[in-house]
Amino acid sequence: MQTSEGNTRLPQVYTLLTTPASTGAAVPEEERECISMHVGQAGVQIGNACWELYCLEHGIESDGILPEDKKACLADSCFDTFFSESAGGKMTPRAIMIDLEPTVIDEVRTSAYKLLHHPENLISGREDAANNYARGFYTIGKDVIAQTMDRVRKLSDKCEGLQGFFVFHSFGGGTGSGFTSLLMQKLHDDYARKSRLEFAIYPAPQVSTAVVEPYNAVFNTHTTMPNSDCAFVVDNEAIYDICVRRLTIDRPSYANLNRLIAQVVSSATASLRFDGSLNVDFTEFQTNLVPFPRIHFPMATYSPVVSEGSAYHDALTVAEITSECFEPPNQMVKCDPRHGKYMACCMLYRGDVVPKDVNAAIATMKAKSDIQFVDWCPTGFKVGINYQPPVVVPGGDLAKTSRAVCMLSNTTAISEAWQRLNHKFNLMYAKRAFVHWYVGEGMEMDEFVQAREDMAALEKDYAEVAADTADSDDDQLGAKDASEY
Ligand SMILES: Nc1nc2c(ncn2[C@@H]2O[C@H](COP(=O)(O)OP(=O)(O)OP(=O)(O)O)[C@@H](O)[C@H]2O)c(=O)[nH]1
Ligand SMILES: [Mg+2]
Repeated sequence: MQTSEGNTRLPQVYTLLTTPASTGAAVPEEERECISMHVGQAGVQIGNACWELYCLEHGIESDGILPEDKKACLADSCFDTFFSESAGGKMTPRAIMIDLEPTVIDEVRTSAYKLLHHPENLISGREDAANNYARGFYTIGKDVIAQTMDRVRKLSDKCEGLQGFFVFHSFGGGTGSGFTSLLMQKLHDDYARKSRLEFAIYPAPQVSTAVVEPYNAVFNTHTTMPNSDCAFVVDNEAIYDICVRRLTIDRPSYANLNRLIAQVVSSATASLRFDGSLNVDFTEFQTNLVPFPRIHFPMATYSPVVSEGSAYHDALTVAEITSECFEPPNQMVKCDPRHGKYMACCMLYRGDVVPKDVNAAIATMKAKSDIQFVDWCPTGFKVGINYQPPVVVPGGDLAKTSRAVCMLSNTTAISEAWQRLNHKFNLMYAKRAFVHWYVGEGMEMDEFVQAREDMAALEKDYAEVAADTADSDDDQLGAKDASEY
């Protein structure tokens, strides 16, 4: 749906676009295509939900065929950034799914979407990483990395101008943590100038599968820090609670969690897949979201999350959905932004939304005293509007709504999530519990200490960026410290 606003530039929205770090430079025309990498069970299963939704949004059928009548929509869509078209007119995801064991990928191979993916882009090994980062990174992962990079090369060769990578994985799984760390290193080595973004699943007690997940998460974060431009953290516990509370699902399954996560991913990537004059490019969001290289862990909030049965969903105004983004229970990471400071807020609206209402809604939020920004970046709101209405999966949990918003925000409050993880790491490591499993797979004891020290430094980085400029002893030094990372 392209409303009249979609065709006119509306300057008042751009007055909202405070761009602290924006270069203002548009992505060069030739940098377009994005390759998605789905690693381990969580990465692959979230990938299934995302590609199902992308197909529905672009009118592509489960076998990759784009029906004739849908081809007309190509004009206001640029989905070839995510799909490649074969000579026969079939659309194939620019995506690679990898797991070190076969069962999860076998499910893709036999699913309703079995014809969508190129079979060579579905890579599975024989033996999983058994929840052990060191197996994913050092031992078992080594057998699969060459094949994976070979496929990456084949996909990138088919791109006119590769823009970058989206890597989906869990922090807690052996493959999701260890193999992803290895993959990110290789992508950094071979594609240094391309952006590398992650969607990373933070472990939750409700659905967690292993006690050693805090170890894996800390190792992955430490090793991947220099190789990643931006990692969106998605906390399974927060998603689980949203499903219970908002969608009244008693015991949410991974399928329920993943459908909600897919909506966020779809909103975050929509600007890359759809054209539109108020459709701010994703790289511009990214520039705004990451003020310092290490402070690159934004979180997402999505609104409205309403179930089919809910009577209210169409009554929700732009003001209401905007305000919901600042309610901690709606966030996809458990932390309290009222205890921290925002460095950036990107608001990605979809559907029936007009700039005038967005302006008013954001002005209201800015006036609230409990929404605090760091003093060196006092009003960092950035807005994009995509006039395509949100799409939901038929038979899924979410009601169809005419408008939605996804907020991607960088707040120092996310440091609470690192603190929780570090605390759990400390409890186990104080007893050297489970350490032998890691050492047995080629890990040095030193790595435990180094990774943990790096996480302590990360917590300190967050404390420093939150400190008022006037409070710090030496402003110049503070700024230098942060930019050194
Ligand atoms: N949201 C979501 N989380 C998942 C899913 N599958 C697993 N997880 C979470 O991911 C973590 C476990 O990692 P997995 O991705 O299953 O492990 P893996 O990457 O396959 O690694 P190994 O099996 O150890 O080789 C736990 O925190 C799970 O709760 C999923 O489909 N969706
Ligand atoms: Mg697995």
